Amino acid sequence: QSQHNVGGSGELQTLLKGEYLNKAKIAEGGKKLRKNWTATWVVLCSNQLLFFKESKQEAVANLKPGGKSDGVDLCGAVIEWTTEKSSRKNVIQITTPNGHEFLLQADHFPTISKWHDAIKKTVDSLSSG
Ligand code: I3P
Repeated sequence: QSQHNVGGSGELQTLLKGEYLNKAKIAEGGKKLRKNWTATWVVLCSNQLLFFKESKQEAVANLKPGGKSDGVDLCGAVIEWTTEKSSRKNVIQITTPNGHEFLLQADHFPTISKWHDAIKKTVDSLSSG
């Protein structure tokens, strides 16, 4: 079973619990998308970042096996700070090997900085096997 196994020893162990961040997907499969910022509940797992549009409570319920979420596989992904892709401050960009690009942003710098560091650590641990 490849569904969400939160808090267990499975591959989807939660590393950083959810928080609302502003998210915009700006490219899919290398094709540029129209930017649309939305507040999204974000959860970092051992090999992917999960996005939930709904409330925290629903997101937590949906983390159960068979739950519904939208996610990014962090294996091979690149995470970096960007000042060019947005007029907003505190923006990080995640680019996947298959050409998906996401921006994450928070007005509070320590919030987004914490996510940047945690995601980077996860990406690094995946590449080092
Ligand atoms: C976009 C919207 C985004 C803005 C983007 C605009 O306009 O204002 O908030 O991104 O700028 O194109 P629209 O709603 O008409 O699509 P930022 O807030 O990140 O600057 P961009 O085209 O320079 O990315």
